[in-house]
Amino acid sequence: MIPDAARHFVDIDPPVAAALAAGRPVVALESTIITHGMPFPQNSAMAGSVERIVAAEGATPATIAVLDGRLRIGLPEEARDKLARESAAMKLSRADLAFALSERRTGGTTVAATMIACELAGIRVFATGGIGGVHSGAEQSFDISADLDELARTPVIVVSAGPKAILDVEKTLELLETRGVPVVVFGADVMPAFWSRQSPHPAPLRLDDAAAIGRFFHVRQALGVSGGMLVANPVGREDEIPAETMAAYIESARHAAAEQRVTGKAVTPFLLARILELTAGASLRTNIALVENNARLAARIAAAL
Ligand code: PSU
Ligand code: MN
Repeated sequence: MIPDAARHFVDIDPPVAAALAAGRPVVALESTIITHGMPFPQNSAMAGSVERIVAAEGATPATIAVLDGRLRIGLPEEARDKLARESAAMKLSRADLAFALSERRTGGTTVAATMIACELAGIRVFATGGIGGVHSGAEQSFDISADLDELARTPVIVVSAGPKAILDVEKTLELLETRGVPVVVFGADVMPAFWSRQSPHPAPLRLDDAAAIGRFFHVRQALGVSGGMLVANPVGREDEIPAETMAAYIESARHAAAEQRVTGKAVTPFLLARILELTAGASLRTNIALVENNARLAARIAAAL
């Protein structure tokens, strides 16, 4: 599975290796959400609960991260908890994943870096909260997440609650279309907006069951159409924060980021932390609920494949 040259740097946890060898469903989980997306101890609790949800659906969870220079595919609980407490972890994307391995560092993998690990290990389904995308003001800042290019090139189904609502969702959708990435909304006609079930944007594509998503992926592969797919799964009604409520908080967080001249990799973690403060923790509860919801759907898609 793992190409020989990569084997020196990659450890697949035995339960994940066994599931892959037997062709049983595996769901990858990212770790930037643990190191940079949520505070301790909620990050640790979330990382454990999504693994239990995947397992309860009959799939094997594989949390992916870099620990002391090893790309780990599947983390035992103890290692996961240690990562959740690590305050100096790097945020690793396509540009710096190999750097962390060659310099023996520790870091959380973003959607882009987790997709690279999935392809190495032969994992086809991956659950996250929200993908990175085009930031508002990108026409000035050029801040566009490497997640979008990765979706265009790497054959993995990424289950999300849509692009994070701190982004320019319209531009993100335009760019995904340009790069040939299908965006499938699960069970709804409008794009969800991360914390909210509804955005002003119509669903580019809609499917209502996991098996149909699996079939779509197989047909793409049969045609030799390379690259990944984005599934946008609306958060549950009881857990959402309506878009109108979020809009003011998002605006205020963006304003603070501009004022403090936050740039580069720091932008997304800054905005998420600021919104957590502004909503007095409500955004974090919704964030956890939507990741759990995505893990459940990802496990069903993995089983369907
Ligand atoms: N989803 C969340 N919280 C997060 C992220 C996603 O609910 O922290 C992370 C993902 O790892 C995603 C990254 O890949 O933010 C995007 O960062 P950037 O915009 O710098 O590419
Ligand atoms: Mn960025």
